[in-house]
Amino acid sequence: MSKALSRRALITGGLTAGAAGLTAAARIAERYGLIPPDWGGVWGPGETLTYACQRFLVSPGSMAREFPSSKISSVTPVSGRPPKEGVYPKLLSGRFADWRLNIEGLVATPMSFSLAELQRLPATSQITEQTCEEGWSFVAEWTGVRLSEILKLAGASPRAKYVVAFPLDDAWDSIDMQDAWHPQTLVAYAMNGNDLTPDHGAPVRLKVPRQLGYKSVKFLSRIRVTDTVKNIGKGLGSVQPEGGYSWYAGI
Ligand SMILES: Nc1nc2c(c(=O)[nH]1)N[C@H]1C(S)=C(S)[C@@H](COP(=O)(O)O)O[C@H]1N2
Ligand SMILES: [Mo]
Repeated sequence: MSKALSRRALITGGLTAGAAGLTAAARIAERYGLIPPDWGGVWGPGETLTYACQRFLVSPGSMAREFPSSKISSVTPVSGRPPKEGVYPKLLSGRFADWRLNIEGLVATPMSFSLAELQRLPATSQITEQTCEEGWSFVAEWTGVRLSEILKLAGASPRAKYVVAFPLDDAWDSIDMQDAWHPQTLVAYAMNGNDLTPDHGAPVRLKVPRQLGYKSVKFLSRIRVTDTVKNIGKGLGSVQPEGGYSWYAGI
């Protein structure tokens, strides 16, 4: 066998093994319910592998790193400005007195919280890093109520597979129940000790420190507990996969 040929055989062999590996991984992932909503298409097998491996290898309770207050960043970049049209400017000028966070879907009791009502629930703070897919990050202190607290109050069904966050713009997203129940996943209303500014998601945003920044949906308005995301948007679990990013953005 010539050198070239053996190398080609090796490469093809490697590719075939790689593809077979992905298929096998996808099969295992499916058996354990570890298929992400954006499993289809060219990148689908890779997305499935990433998500399934993360869920296999990283323990459910693993925590995003927390920092001392000395590490809080002085510069806090913004990605996604508040909507200039629609209800947002009106809610903002009324200082969010008319804003509500609605909890719906697979819950025993659908609920609706005003900002003051959310602020009366048990509060928690975390100093974590927010990392944007565009390549920047900053450390900030976030205060809010654990999403798990709200899921408990509303009585989230054990059939639930996802929590979908609908904002007042179009950047909706969803997380699986492991992240939804995770103690660091917050419905946050303050950053570095102050009310959220509109740029950072006022009045309330999701904080999912174990994933990239886009999962931390700002300008939150509605939370849906569901067993499928197929019927939302293009069925990929988030607007992000429509633009080529992963639904699962664990870091
Ligand atoms: N509703 C909504 N949430 C959003 C966005 C957005 O455009 N709209 N941008 C996301 C992205 S890409 C990132 S990195 C973070 C940025 O949060 P920050 O502006 O507070 O830094 O918010 C995320 N949440
Ligand atoms: Mo981002």
